[in-house]
Amino acid sequence: MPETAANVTSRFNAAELSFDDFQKIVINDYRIAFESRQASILGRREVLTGKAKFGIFGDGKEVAQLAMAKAFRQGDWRAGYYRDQTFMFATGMSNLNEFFSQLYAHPDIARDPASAGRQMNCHYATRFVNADGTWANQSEALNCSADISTTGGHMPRLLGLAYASKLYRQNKELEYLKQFSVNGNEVAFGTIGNGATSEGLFFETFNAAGVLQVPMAISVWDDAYAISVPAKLQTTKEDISEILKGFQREHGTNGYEIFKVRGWDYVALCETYERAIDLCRNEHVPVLIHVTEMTQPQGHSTSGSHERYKSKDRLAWENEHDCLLQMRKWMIESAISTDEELDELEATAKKFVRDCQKEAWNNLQDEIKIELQQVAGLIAELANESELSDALQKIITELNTCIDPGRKDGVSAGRKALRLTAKEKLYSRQALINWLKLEEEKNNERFNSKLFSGTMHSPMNVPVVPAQYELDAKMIDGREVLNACFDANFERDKTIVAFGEDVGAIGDVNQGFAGLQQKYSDLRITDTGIREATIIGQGLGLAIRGLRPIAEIQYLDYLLYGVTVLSDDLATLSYRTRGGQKAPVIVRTRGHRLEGIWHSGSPMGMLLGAVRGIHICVPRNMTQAAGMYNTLLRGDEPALVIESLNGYRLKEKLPSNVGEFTVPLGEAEILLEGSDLTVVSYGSTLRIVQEAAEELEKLDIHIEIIDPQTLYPFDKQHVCLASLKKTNKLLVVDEDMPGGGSAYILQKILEEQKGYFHLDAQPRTLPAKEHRPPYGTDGDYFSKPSPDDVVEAVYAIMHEANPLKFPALF
Ligand SMILES: Cc1ncc(C[n+]2csc(CCOP(=O)(O)OP(=O)(O)O)c2C)c(N)n1
Ligand SMILES: [Mg+2]
Repeated sequence: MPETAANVTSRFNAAELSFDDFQKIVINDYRIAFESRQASILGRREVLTGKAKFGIFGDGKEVAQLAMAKAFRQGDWRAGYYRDQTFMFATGMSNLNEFFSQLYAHPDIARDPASAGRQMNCHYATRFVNADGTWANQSEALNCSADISTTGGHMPRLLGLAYASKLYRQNKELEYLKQFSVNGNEVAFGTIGNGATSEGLFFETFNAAGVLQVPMAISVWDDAYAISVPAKLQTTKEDISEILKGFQREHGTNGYEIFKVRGWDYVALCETYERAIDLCRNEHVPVLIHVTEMTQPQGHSTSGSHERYKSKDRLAWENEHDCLLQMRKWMIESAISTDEELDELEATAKKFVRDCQKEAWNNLQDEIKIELQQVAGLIAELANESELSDALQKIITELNTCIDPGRKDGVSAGRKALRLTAKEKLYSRQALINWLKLEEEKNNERFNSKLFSGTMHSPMNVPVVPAQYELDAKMIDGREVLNACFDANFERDKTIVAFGEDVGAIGDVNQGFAGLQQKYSDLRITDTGIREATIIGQGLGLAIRGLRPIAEIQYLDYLLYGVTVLSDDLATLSYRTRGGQKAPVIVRTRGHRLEGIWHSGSPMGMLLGAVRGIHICVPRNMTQAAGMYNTLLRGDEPALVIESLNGYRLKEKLPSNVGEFTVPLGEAEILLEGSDLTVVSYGSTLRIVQEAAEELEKLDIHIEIIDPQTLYPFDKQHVCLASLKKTNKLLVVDEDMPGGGSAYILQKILEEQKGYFHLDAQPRTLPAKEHRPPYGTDGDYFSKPSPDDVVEAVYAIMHEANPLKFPALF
């Protein structure tokens, strides 16, 4: 990559700074900002000419980011959004070549370390997971958590990143973890657009950080617009720092330090950031830096022009207040540089950016060209042999004349050629098939890999340790089994923390953590406000920074408030960085049936669709749950554990190795053997099915009951299929809506496991009704599967298979 004099910004060290040094730093800063602007301009052009798909850039936001970069230290964290390229360049966390590689979607971590071409442009990340799955040293690095595109969606994660510093500073037991923190000195820098501060996640995060007093520094880039919607329609009083004034800390209160500064005033920005971040770092007080009067020289993104919705006056004002123009003016007025010098700097910078762009484009195109040549050669061989050589030749011509081709063009041409010649016996087909197979493998790796970390540290590799029981093992409440499990794990691993609503002082509403705050301190078992999204974000940030959070959501029904964070952020983290980042959070909750519309939900289909990238565990009792926690707490991938809400007071036997035994993920268990029909169920409905089985025995029907235990992964050993081979009949019972969790299970068994070929009767599902269950025992009976329903559903299938032996019931 072409190099320029200095790649990153330098700090002003007031004590020693000569005018010469000062001048050098400022000129270098201007160069960084100017190159960044050129990157935006060129980037946009690349989209408009069709070489890249979409472009969103940081033009108009450059100067503030130079100032922010000066305050950013080793060990610090960024959680920001798509406007931050100047900050990334100024800190050295990214560079122009990576910028363009991402714009072109280069699927190679060496070219686009942030996302390997998976993310839209200007979505940043540093890599902190080594190739072998171990953690890189974060204290000595500059750290950027991976961006997401949803506005404000990163705020909960920001809270967690900042909260980690608090735990590292206050919990002396963590001092040994030097690779993650040095005395909690790390600041979590957040950036967000003015429009995105309208999001609930912003306000939830803002309040939580004020309560927690964590070193979180939020910068609001205020350009008075959110695409076309002006501040008047976004923010009360059109001024976010004005309306957040109530959060200002006062003598004897917690709260924020709030700063407001103009986005084109280099000097004021540098002073503000230095002051704000010093406070934040030293005192662990959250700060808000509201940067106003920013502009968008090229409009919001490549999707449309801002001339459509900005007035002439506004556009003229933006031109005049362009931060680069203002900085340039100030540099000349202050005799830091001259017009001519800056002209020259700008000309060099333009060329440099252009060179970087070309290099990035050629890097990708060179790889693709080789592939296209290979496949064209293979198709040409086919054409030599085939009777359809004209048609094959046409494919080659199309390939050769393709403008700005992608990998898809080569693969697609190969597939077309194979389809075309399917009926011919051609010697050269095999070579093309082999090539496609090889490319498929490589492309799977490029485009489909790393949904989970999948390293040796994965929970899938945690050794299986069976539960052991003393002869006189006690029968205790399920909640006490969990409590003993948590106790043992908190003792074993000092990095484990648990938090959530009512988790601390009373040990959660069902007593799983009872007594543990007294034993392990309120830094490790902690109450939070009612704020599900940021509870998950808190877990996400902590897990990124090497801690082992159990983030508790009181009931499954309330998880919906946190699903955005689970789905957009946690579930995609490993995938969107192609394994460069991970966050082994355990989200603990409880659900399925209890009472009432908002306390008996089992929205498993929704979750299965929303959180691929997170394991989903649905333990039938607390012992199985404990075994899953023991597995997950030793692995490095995120998981959601849904305990059965109505199972805490049922008696279970206490394993003697309650903190050690493990329940492996993806291993189904046969709870009852039978030869007539396979019933697959999970969680609370298993007890219903077990009850039904007794009555079915009386009807001479012997069902086999299978508990998959985890829905994702699902039954890796194909226990369900083996059972179907014996029974040839299948019923899936759960308490989700029709077509939800049960449909997912059917797809797994019938399609993936190929159970379809072993069926003698129509497979059926027995879910809940389509509405949420009403309150009360009758509401439950008439809405969710009951033992009567299970008996009759099983019987109906038996009737279908053998109506003589099992005549219709009604
Ligand atoms: C949750 C969500 N809603 C809507 C969008 C579409 N969107 C992308 S950027 C944007 C405007 C953001 O404006 P602002 O926060 O002021 O940032 P700016 O782009 O002006 O820097 C919108 C509405 C999105 N990405 N995510
Ligand atoms: Mg804006």
